[in-house]
Amino acid sequence: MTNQHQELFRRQKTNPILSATNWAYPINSVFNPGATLLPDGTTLLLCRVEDRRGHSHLTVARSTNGVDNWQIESRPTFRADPEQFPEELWGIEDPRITYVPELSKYAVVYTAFTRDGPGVSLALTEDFHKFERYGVIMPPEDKDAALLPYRIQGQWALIHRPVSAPRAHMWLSYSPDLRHWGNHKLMLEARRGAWWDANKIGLSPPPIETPQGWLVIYHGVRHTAAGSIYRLGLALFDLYAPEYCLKRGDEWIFGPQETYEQRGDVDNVVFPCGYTLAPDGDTVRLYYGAADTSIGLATGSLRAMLEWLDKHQSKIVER
Ligand code: BMA
Repeated sequence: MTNQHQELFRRQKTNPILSATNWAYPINSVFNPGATLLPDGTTLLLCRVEDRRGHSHLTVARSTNGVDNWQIESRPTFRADPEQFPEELWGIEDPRITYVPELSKYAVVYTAFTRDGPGVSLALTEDFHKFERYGVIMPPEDKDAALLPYRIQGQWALIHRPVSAPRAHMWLSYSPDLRHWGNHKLMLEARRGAWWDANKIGLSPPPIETPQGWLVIYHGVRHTAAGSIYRLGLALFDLYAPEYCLKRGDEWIFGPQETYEQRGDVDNVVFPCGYTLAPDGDTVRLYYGAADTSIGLATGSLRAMLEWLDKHQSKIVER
């Protein structure tokens, strides 16, 4: 007998699809990739690669079908540059990619591991070879950030997750020029108590634009006596005022279940930083870090996620 809950994501049978053994140079682990579909249909993953010092850099892997035959660059694609950008002292992590039509460029928003904890940095690129760094755009402690693909009421909008101990919520901030950020709005709060998403939440991949609103897959961190459990949930936000939450699911939709998700450098973690949407406008491929060790792929349907959110939206107001 299996437990009777609806599975919104189907894991690829060949998971993990990428791990350290696929790399042409010595590394410790590969996880938490950003993802995008290039104009020719190629899937590009910008993988977080942890070296054998414990510092991370980013390396591109490309596949024509998004599933296998990954062509992995034989050297790091985008490395920390602590000489010019001292805030990248201990590496760069967890990239989220957004294609920005107004600039004809990809925005890569990533975590810079500074001496004082994680901060949010931005780089623009046209080709994933040359990167134009903007440096830190949100000082520590802040992470789990992505840019929305176009301006909202004339302003760029960034989702991010500052830490306001003891809890950490998702915020939205606005900028006229991608450098100066303000008009900060609380977007989604971590719940409290026994909830799966109590105390600490954060954006996972960049939001998915739908006619009903921005569909956000976010992670919740449950602290247990045995350590943390990273799981994913769904929420929908207003298209024109994305800080306004329209619906939020009560239950998590995806969590560590397979051995490669439950055991690794950090047990019990599923952590997507990217997805691709197929030309059918419905098939979502989620690329996620599994236990901070390898990369998994899980496939779902946008329509099914929106229907699920309709049925499972929270009616609970806790004070
Ligand atoms: C989060 C991030 C992720 C990591 C996860 C589990 O806070 O740092 O990079 O995958 O923890 O270790």
